[in-house]
Amino acid sequence: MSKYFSPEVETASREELDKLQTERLIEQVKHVYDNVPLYRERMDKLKVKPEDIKSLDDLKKLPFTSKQDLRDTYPYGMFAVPMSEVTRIQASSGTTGKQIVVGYTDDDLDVWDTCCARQLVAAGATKEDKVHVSYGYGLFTGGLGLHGGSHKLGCTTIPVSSGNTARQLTIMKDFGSDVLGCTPSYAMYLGESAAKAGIDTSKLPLRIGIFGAEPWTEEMRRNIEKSLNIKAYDIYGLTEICGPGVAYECAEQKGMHVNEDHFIIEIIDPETGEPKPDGEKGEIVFSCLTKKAFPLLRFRTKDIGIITHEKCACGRTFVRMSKPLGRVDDMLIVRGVNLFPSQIEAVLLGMNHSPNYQIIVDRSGSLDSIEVDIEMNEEHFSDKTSDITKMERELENEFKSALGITPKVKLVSPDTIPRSEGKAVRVVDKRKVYEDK
Ligand code: DLL
Repeated sequence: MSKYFSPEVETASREELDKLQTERLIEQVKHVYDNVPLYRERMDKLKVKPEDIKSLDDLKKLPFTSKQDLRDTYPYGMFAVPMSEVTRIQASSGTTGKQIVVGYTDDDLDVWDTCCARQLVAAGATKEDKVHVSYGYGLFTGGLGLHGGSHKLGCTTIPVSSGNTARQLTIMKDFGSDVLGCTPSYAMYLGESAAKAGIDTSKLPLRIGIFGAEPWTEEMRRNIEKSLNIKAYDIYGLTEICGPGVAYECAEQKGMHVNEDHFIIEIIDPETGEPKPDGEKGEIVFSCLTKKAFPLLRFRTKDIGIITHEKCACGRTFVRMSKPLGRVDDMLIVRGVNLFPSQIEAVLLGMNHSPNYQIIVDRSGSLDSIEVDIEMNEEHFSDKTSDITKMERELENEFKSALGITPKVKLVSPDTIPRSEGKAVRVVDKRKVYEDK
């Protein structure tokens, strides 16, 4: 049994990795320049031609890509191959309207599977294992991403998808799941539910969990490891880059190795865009080196992190990134759904409600709760409890269809939401999901 899924590349020397990345970057820049109008226009404006990109250092000459660019070119404007070569579409979680739509060719899917297989092996899984996938299947990348990795490694894949906790626990017990993949908050919930159901998790074969898609703390890790009697690993990824499989922890658990043969990571100053050295905190930026259908260059994730090229005791030479330490923007992840306050605001304005609102996110036990407090305006003012309750239910239904999750709505009297002198405080997140660093 190997410690690595792709030993030759996961342990390649820095010189070999630089050489491989350079070759792939040169080819990729040409591909995007020839096939994605947005990149061609931006590079022309900056007077950068594909021939100007000769080394990794030249990466900084290239333009950044933002989530807004993807919304502006929705749905297929950033695709770099004809649709006849796109064999899969995935999309970002949770929201209606302009979600982020991404595509893969057959080769892209194969690379994605490999990246996800590596994270399973790094966590100690082998082809003898049964991998229980409780990430959601569908447009969200978690389910099908981990599914592909498990299949690639030759494991027995159990494609449960998310939800129905009692059934999850029955399957885990009866089918003998060895490896679990889901969000860390759901893993906590499964642990609690197992205890409540009187299941002795030390008697189950389950021994590994690979958890990601949302921020989680070391305290959560300890909680999950204890309640499910497993070792818990962090995995990181995002829809725009491929989904899970971008970076993964090894047995050392001192940061996540980035799959550098397929992605280049940079840390930049979010204000100036200037690259930052190892050890300095900044915004994480990724470039895709091999993806053909949806090849983003210098995509600004808005996640904050730190990288290190220091040698890892596991033998992998891939650069390591810290857990995300926060966000540059105000995106929240609630029960695995990515959410922006602006989406809440759009619903309120669409129904002529007041734009004075506050979102309160909390976690009781392992479950996230979200409440939206909204001031009543003239149009919606009432002092009759039954009227208020009716309006609150209407809003909850509207949020449900627009956001994919249902917050508790509370209509409050005018002038009761605290005003701020600077930027309005729209979100009060009591969960403390990021480590204090
Ligand atoms: O969450 C892909 C994924 C699925 C990763 C399954 C891992 C496992 P999105 O829905 O596009 O994609 O959300 C991406 O989630 O920019 C981070 O802010 C956050 N995120 C993902 N993994 C982690 C993690 C998937 N391990 C956004 N720790 C990213 C903290 C994470 N935040």
